[in-house]
Amino acid sequence: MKDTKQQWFKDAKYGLFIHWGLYSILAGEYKGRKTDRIAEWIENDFDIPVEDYEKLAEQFNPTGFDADAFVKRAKEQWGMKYIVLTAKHHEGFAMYDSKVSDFNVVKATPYGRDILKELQLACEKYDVKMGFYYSQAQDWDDPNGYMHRKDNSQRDFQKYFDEKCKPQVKELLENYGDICLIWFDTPMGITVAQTQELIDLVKSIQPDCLLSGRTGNHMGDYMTTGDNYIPRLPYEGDWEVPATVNDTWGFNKFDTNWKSADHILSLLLKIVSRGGNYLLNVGPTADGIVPEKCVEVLNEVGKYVTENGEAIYGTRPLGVYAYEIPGIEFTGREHKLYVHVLSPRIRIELMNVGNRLTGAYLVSSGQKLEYRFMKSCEGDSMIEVELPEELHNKKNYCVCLELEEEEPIFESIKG
Ligand code: JFZ
Repeated sequence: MKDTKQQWFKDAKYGLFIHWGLYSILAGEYKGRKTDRIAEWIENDFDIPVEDYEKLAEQFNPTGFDADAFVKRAKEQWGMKYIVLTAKHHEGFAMYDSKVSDFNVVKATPYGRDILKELQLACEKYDVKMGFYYSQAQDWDDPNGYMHRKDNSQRDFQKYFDEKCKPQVKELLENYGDICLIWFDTPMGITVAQTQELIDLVKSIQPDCLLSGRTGNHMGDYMTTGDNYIPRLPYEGDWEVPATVNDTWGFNKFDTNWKSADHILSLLLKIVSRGGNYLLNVGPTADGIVPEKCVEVLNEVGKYVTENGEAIYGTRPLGVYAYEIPGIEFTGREHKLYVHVLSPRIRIELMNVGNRLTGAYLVSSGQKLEYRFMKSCEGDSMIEVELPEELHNKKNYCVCLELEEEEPIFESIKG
């Protein structure tokens, strides 16, 4: 079981992932050929020559990017508690002013500004935790970085590790304020010893900085699931689901398969109820703009999250309730069971919840609600909560059941 020992991570529940790099310029297409895979992999998938790919840096000039507005929106509108930006993805390009490699946003682009520094200042201003993604093994720009689907036998990975990876991780931890976590990723070919070196390096500079579950050899500080994979049952310890709103991390102008706000909200609540964090991604365009449809979805989800924060942030994993009730998800904390109503209904009817209630209220307004206990004709516990008429044809609101007991009593189904 992984325990970060960091209460902020246990309480946060919802974070913003940002995949932004030179791949955002290609936007899923290269020389007229479209990719049907995740767009930030286009260099590797299409075997684009490194010297051709590096030239993209000459086009990178996201004058539309406003870090302050980005962070303010993520916190205040979307309800996200931490932000993780790709400081260096597999392409090897640094989205910060690296002294280790000139293949970076300050030295190699007309933009010439340190994006990670601007994000750091905005996160400090709005009291949002900042982390960064760092591809510690794959680096398609470095002659000794790991190259997926290629022959790595002639590459000197240790040289890359010593001369680019560790020095960049060091400069990132020394120059960009408090880093809440490093999202290491795809630890291909990295040994246990190298993983331990990385851990020791991070903890020697910022002891509280967490390392993702993809640091290598299962040595991270928390569990990271597969992309968009959600544990079906509550999973003990600290963990996080990296996820996309459409089907790509880096911007792909052809990927319009946006999940609805209702779908995203139900996924968030499932993850939270099982004890995890939802690290939801945006892939800005080359100009630094989040696609409009993605913004619409996150705004709608964010309205619910910000109105019902007590039912999300700081909640703890629930036991397994016996039934699937379409349109209902649960979250909880001590002496409280939150019932998230995601589809219209006249009243809430809960079978096999054995708690005694001391109260019930609408989370967004505090409006008290009537409730009653009964037994079903099979003798099962039944709780009914009356809903105000104005909600009968509404969805996406939350009711809190105040419990005499500390934990919900989810009774098993009697044969
Ligand atoms: C990795 C990256 O390759 C990808 O570009 C993106 O950054 C994503 C968040 O992480 O992709 C992975 C890595 C690991 C798994 C799946 C996708 N996995 O372990 O299932």
